Amino acid sequence: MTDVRLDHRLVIVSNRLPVALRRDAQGRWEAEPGSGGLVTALAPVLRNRGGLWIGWPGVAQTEDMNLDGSLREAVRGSGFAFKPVPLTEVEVAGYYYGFANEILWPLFHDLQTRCNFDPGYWEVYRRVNRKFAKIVAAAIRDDDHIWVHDYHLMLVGNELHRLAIRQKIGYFLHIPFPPPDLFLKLPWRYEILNALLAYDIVGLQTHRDKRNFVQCVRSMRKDVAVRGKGRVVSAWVDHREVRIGNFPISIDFEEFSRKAGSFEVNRRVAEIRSDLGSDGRRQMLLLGVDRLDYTKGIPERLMALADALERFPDLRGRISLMQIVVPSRVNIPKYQDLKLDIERKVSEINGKYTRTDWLPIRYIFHSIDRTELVALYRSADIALITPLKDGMNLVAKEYCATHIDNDGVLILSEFAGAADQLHAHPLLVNPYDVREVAETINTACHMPPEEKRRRMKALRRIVRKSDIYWWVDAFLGTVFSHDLEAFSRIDEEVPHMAFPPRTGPHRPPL
Ligand code: GDG
Repeated sequence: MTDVRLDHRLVIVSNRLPVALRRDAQGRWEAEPGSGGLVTALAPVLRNRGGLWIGWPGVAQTEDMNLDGSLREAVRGSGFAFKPVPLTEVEVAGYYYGFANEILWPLFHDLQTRCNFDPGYWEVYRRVNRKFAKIVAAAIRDDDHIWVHDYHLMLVGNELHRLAIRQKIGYFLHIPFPPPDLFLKLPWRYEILNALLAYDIVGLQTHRDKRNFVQCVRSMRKDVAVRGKGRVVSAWVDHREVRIGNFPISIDFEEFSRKAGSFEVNRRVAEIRSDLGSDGRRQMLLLGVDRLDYTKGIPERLMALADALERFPDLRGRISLMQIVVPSRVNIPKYQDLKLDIERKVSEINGKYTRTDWLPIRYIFHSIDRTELVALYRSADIALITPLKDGMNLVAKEYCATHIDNDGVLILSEFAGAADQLHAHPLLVNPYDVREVAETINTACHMPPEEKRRRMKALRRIVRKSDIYWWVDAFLGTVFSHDLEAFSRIDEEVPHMAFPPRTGPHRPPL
């Protein structure tokens, strides 16, 4: 297998750069690290091998802003170069808040009733994708590997072809791909599908996403033949091959494991645990970590916790949920409503159950630094990860990577992409089923140490084996290698199923 990772410069194109600009107290522009799953996943890859990252720096452009100058400082020491894409306020409103976040995001997460199919958004989306393509075309060299990311930039490949860029272009979708009956609701379904077929590869997270995409291609483009089986299949579009594959994104497993065993994290874990009480009477820590988003199922999770406290009174005083919510898209009214809903539920539950010696929920609405995050992962007896739908969910994998003592229980939504890959080793739940989640919390609290160990060992083995470097190799190999067979054989150790069987005591297998 040729080492496609290192022979060529890698050019990443994504909506956001891995740094965000903001004004400091003196009104000067400064760059701070970006957040979110895409950045966590890709930053170590580019740090490791260098390259160029093209994206929007997160604020609408103003006249006093010297984008290149403000970013120069952030680039120093990062190991790779940035090329900012300046966007005006109107562009940010139509392309990002509008088309991406009011149409594609809810529709692709099966939440069609939250969509606002405003036709004006489409025009701006197209214009901004064209703008990205022009900046990419001006920045690339002939032998670069171009890799476009996510739902904001579905049209960039097609626009690059119009600009006579002939090299291969890879595309990866970080969110789920919907089944045909939902995708067909999109007024611009043909334009989007055809634009995706302009890439040389369309990478998706799970088998289910790939199946949905292939079904859309089959039902909407009768002239396109899709052939093959396994991780990667080929669609033949006007005699041109488009590869379609599923590549579950991952994390830098070794980095998270190493950090979990570091002196500073061990010290914080001891502090956090001592705050939870002394050994015999220590409360069990449940942890939720999510961006503020309605897809993450936070209110539903809080209702399940309340149900657990109501129906299993012995849990009162014994468990405590730490819920971290990272601010995200806070300018959108629906996200402000969600924040209020979460805060009302936290306060109702705490108001009902708090005792002088026990607080059921600790709620944090800001992001925390990596050391604190890893210390919380490691301290948490149970991770409660219950999105209504999620492309992958890296928090689930990070939780496993940091449990270096093979303790800890992962409760995971069956609608997170991670469930497709982690099989039956987590306790799988339907996040809409409040009763079931409550029972599963109770089951996790009483799980024998040997079972915890067995499950966590299996989870860590899977995440270690298919880490972020595996993911990059598998994806780039599929785009740029001639030996497709070799890359089709790359696979995780467990077979995939549309619905992984549940083996927990809480439910019979499906
Ligand atoms: C999208 C898809 C897909 C969270 N809080 C803090 C913090 N984080 C980091 C976590 C994790 C990342 O943010 C969140 O990643 P997720 O994968 O859970 O979710 P999305 O942001 O929605 O990501 C998702 C992903 O893209 C990758 O393809 O898995 O399905 O929706 O890495 O560690 N980091 C720090 N402080 C925090 O408070 N430092």
